[in-house]
Amino acid sequence: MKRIYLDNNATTMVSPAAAREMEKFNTTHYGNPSSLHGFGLDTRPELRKALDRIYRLIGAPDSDDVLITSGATEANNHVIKSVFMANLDTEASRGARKNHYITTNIEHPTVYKTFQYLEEIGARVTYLPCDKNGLISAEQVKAALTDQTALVSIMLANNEIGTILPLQEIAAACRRAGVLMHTDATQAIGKIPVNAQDLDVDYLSFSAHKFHGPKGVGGLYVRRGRRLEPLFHGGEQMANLRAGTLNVPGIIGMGVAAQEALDDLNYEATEVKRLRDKLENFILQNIPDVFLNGDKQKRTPNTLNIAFKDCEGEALLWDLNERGIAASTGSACASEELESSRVLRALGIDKALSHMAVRFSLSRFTTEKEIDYVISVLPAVIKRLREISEGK
Ligand code: C6P
Repeated sequence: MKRIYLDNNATTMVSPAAAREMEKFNTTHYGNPSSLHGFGLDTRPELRKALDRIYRLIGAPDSDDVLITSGATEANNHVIKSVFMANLDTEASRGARKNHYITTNIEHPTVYKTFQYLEEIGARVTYLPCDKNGLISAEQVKAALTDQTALVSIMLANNEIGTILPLQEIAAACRRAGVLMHTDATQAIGKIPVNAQDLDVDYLSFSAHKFHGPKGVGGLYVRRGRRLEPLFHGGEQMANLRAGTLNVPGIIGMGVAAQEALDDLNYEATEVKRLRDKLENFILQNIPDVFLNGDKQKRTPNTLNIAFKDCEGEALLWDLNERGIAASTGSACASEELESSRVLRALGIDKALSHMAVRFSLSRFTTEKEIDYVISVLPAVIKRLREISEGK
């Protein structure tokens, strides 16, 4: 049975070109770039090339820093905890000592739970509520800013519903108030144009495996002059900010994927969107009692989150899986939780209906034939599950 992958917000297939380059750096080019011998020195120009490509993808000027991390989880934890540490009541805090943070109720758990942890150890956190489409406005941020606000952390695109938030206006409000701004751009990069300079943010996180790079590698953009405390202490890698031997194959793979993602942005906006819309329109027009979650317009081009009334999401996933179709009910890292999605509940969707939602996420490797196949099997699957739920 052919398998169809529609869970690209969880992770994407590594692009063949990225996989080929990584293979080289796993086998023949294995020198440690921190070493001074030929094996180590050989990797340096290739690393530089990969970093240049990553800088270009996120619109970072050479004067700014990009810390290579193990992914967005680390990048999000690093920046939020770093700002908290820099504001501790210590000699090193240099009189900063602000203790208020602003985020939203739809952030990925890597941000949301980090703030919950900081609350446990003394921080004050405002969780801005989104509207029924999953949007947050700059006005909400402005109203929540105080002279004690140390950091605002708001995602650029949501992983469950794809909603794109007005980051430029939010960052401008923070800039005017002199407050640091971080964005988790993990779900935006490779799907829509992202330019750290235009967004005018201080910190920005991302993960390579969301744009057809390898897993376990990503980055944290740090605007020039912005403070960052090391999360890991040890070696001198990454200007003493992130100790540990560099993941050379990962960085090389991320570099190739970054170049391709930049080249293919237009394809995402046109073809990927066309296929997503084809699936969405079919469902809306042919299957009764369905509810689209998130904002129809302000949304990443690949994401479709939809609830099928009287059709349990988990059951639907299993039935689809039986037919070779991989989708998800939401965030992959919360898929073991029996709780309904925090993000969907934040939209005001009732608990019962939020259990009936499914996330279909496409990529540039999704084909028309695959979407046609999904369209051909979905109505019967939904009908069967609804009959079971009605006890027929
Ligand atoms: N979201 C999803 O199914 P890592 O695991 O470190 O590469 O990325 C974490 C992460 C951070 N921010 C956002 C917005 C994300 O979407 C993710 C990963 C996956 O939605 C897995 S939970």
